[in-house]
Amino acid sequence: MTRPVGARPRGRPTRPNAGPALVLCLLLAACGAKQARPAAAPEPEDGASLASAAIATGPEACGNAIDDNQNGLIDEGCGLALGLVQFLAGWSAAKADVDLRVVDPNGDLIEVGRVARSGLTKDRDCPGRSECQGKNLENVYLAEGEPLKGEYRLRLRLESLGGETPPIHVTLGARLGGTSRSYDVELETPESEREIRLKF
Ligand SMILES: [Ca+2]
Ligand SMILES: [Ca+2]
Repeated sequence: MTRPVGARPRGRPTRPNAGPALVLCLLLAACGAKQARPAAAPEPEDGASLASAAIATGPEACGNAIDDNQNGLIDEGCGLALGLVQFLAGWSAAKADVDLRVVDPNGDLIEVGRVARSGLTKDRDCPGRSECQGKNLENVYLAEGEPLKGEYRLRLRLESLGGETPPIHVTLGARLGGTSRSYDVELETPESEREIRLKF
């Protein structure tokens, strides 16, 4: 392993000319995170070499935190709130409790039921609420104002397995700076975490 990262990007950036450069670094957090898998380097955001960015993998599928049709929107048409900034974590292990903790460039933790100064809010906390109904998605999105520039820290934490068999596979979709990407993350043991930092 040459790069200490815990997630691998999937999909391709979309609408590469629509925003500033997206700088990505992936960090292993503490607390029992297992050995990371190698990851492909992020594709350059030069806006000139992305002719294939419009290639879609299929029609938009709901609940997978992936921009399947490569239109820049993650899980659109699925009843989820969307925003110019959006971070969406999805996992299929119904009883596993995974938390998506987003800290915005102001250093504010984005919480359910409240809009932060950055305009971000969170509208789902799974699997704890009945709205999840076995489809575990946590959705952080820009509800008000313009996207705030700076670094966004996205932490995925496995609170409990809930009887599910590890590892818990989590997909994290991120829309920021006019691009959408998805990352695969595996969480092995309770309290293990991965942190992804996105800057634009
Ligand atoms: Ca889409
Ligand atoms: Ca999708």
